[in-house]
Amino acid sequence: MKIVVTGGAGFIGSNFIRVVLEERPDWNVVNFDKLTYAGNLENLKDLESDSRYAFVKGDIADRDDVESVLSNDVDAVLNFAAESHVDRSIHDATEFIRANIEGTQKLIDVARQRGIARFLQVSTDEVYGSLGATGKFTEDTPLQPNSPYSASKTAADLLVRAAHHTHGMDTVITRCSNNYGPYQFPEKLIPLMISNALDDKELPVYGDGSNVRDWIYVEDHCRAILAVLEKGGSGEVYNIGSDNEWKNLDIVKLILKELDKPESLIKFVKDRPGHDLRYAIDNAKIEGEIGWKPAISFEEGIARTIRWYLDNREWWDKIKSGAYRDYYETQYGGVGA
Ligand code: NAD
Ligand code: TDX
Repeated sequence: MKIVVTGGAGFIGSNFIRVVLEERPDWNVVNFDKLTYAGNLENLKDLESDSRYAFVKGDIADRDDVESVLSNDVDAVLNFAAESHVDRSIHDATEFIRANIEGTQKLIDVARQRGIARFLQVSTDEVYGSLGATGKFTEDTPLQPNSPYSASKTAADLLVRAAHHTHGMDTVITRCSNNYGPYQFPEKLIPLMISNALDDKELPVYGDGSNVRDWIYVEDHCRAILAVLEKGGSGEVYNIGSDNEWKNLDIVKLILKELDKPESLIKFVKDRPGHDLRYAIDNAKIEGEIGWKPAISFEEGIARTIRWYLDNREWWDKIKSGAYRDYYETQYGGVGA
């Protein structure tokens, strides 16, 4: 089995490659990544000398690049590559349209031309929009994305759906809730709060911190993707979640407690425009049809994650002292600087 993983130098893609090489020792994995600000080959340093792993630098929205990596002997393409941060999409959506929408269609076109057996699109629960205080997202929940990021991911899902319907392509789409774990870029809530707290900097909480997210440990998500790749029905969509809802403020307080830092570091800042109130995933389809379920409790996952950021300060220090500072200043002004 030979698979091409796009966006494999990012947070979830790099964790996925590590899971696959551990659990499927006879597979070959090609990591195809543009290395944007979020792509970091240090995430896979330990695999550089593994003969089952290869890296190819390229852009999913560039047809020549895609043609050069998708050879006839590839069995499946898994599309993790995307611009992934909601706040950046609010500042400027240009790259989101190019990478997330045009990039997905280019991959579909070339995969179809080369007769690649299966196409797996890594999507998100944000395509469903926001929930009120009750209910959960099922695969039949209407698509009502609210941010430029989630709108671009929804457009990509619809292109994948159309490729299946029109061309009979063997596709599967996964829609997961919020991930956390090692190698997550420190612009996202959990690593931002851990790293700021470790530096005794302010923790910027949007609005009153009452928005709810459903958190899943990244390895659980990766194992679910592997299960869908192997067992998912053609043309099907699978939600992935961990039944683990938290208010943002409660997560931030938990992190401070674990790090023995004071709650006075919390700083309430201007809310995210269009901020989705709540996400929650109904897992019934993937559990019932594929037999996957999450294995890592939140207690264990958050302890492992905090430990990883404590042990890998060099990794995030390097990021936070680079070009990331310009973004941080635009997004947060002086808070936590
Ligand atoms: P990330 O931002 O950490 O990584 C994205 C990777 O894609 C980077 O390595 C980047 O260099 C690469 N990339 C971006 N544009 C590219 C292009 N045009 N061509 C090739 N490579 C490109 O993102 P992540 O958090 O690892 O998310 C991975 C996927 O999972 C995304 O599709 C995202 O929408 C989806 N997802 C993320 C979450 C989450 O909580 N992080 C939840 C559900 C779904
Ligand atoms: O500084 C912050 N303060 C804050 O209160 C940041 C960065 C976030 N937040 C809030 C906004 C959200 O309610 O925390 C929550 C989580 O924010 P993010 O980490 O930015 O994630 P979210 O917007 O929920 O989107 C994530 O989950 C779905 C990923 O970034 C997406 O790629 C994925 O599709």
